[in-house]
Amino acid sequence: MTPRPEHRFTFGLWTVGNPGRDPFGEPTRAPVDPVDTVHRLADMGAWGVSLHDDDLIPWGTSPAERDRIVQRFDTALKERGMGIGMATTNLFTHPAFKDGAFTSNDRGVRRAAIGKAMRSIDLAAQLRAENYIFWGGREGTEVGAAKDPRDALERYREAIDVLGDYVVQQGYDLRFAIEPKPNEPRGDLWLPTVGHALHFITTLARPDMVGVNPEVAHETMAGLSFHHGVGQALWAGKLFHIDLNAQRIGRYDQDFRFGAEDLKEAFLLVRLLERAGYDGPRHFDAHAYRTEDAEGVWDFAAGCMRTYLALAERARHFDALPEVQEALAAASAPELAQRSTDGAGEADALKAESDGLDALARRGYANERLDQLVVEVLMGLR
Ligand code: GLT
Ligand code: MN
Ligand code: MN
Repeated sequence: MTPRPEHRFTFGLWTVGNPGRDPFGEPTRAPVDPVDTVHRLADMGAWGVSLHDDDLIPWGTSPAERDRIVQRFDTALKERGMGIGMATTNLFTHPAFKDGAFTSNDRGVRRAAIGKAMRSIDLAAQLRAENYIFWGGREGTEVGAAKDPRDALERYREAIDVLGDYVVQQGYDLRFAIEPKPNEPRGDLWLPTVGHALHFITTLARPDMVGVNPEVAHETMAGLSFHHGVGQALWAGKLFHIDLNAQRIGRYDQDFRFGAEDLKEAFLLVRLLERAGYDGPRHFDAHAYRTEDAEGVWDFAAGCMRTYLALAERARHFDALPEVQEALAAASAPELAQRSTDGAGEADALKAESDGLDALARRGYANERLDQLVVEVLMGLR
């Protein structure tokens, strides 16, 4: 249960640095120095951190001060052997982005957004980031009549393509991942789910360099199974990065500590990631409850990692139990991995087999037994 760098746990500077501000209330905690974050997380066994440009270099900082901040931060990273799992651009806080960034109706805003992302990509490359994330926080609208969705998606595509060209032109070793979200802070966002993002990637000039960054809270807000969204991303070879947290369906974007809600879904997710051999960063994009003081933040961070490791242990234990293997066989789970046909050449046999539906309907799939085993393993009864 002890986090170690090989577990590849990362936290955003904005997550443990979240001061507890919400739309109704002022911060309840003091800001955290990014260098202290690096040291504290290294002490706790994390692999690295992630950041927005503005998390490290506050908007409006002079170029000289910028260099000093980056150098001090980089020194701490190197001293502690900490990596950057992902970097990204803040294209949502500045009031200029109120109508969107890459998809603002104002061409000047779109150009400024692409330029800000280029500068932020330079920073990412300088800090040896593995992934560059695009979360379109302001890319959407409340007023359907104000934007033709086809134009907005075309501008989104143009921006990602130009930035992909820029990375290649500069010779940076960086890949992109798109983070979907259905709504908040806009009424509706473009690329609302993992499925929308996966299709969007197929339209890009460099689809191979772009994957997805699914977040537990975001798919859950849309009422979708996160485990299935991640499964589709893995199946497509596109799970470049993942944002772990917890969320109840039908609420605002809660970003709770990993495992704080829906433990069964979290168990299925961890089991899937571990069985698939996912080796990207295990990134916690969550924050401590607003009730917490400075120490509570580190309880939150420790809890995220401990719950992940506990669920990974439970998943290994689950799959090693003979009664689970029996239940999986009774559910014909391994049979789903077998091909259904040898192709259309089997048409005659397939047509004849369709006469057998009445007989095929008689069997049960023993799913009650299997699911109860999941619950009992989670409760520590087995
Ligand atoms: C913001 C958002 C997250 C994104 C971050 C990256 S910022 O906190 O809610 O889901 O991953 O821009
Ligand atoms: Mn996120
Ligand atoms: Mn979120």
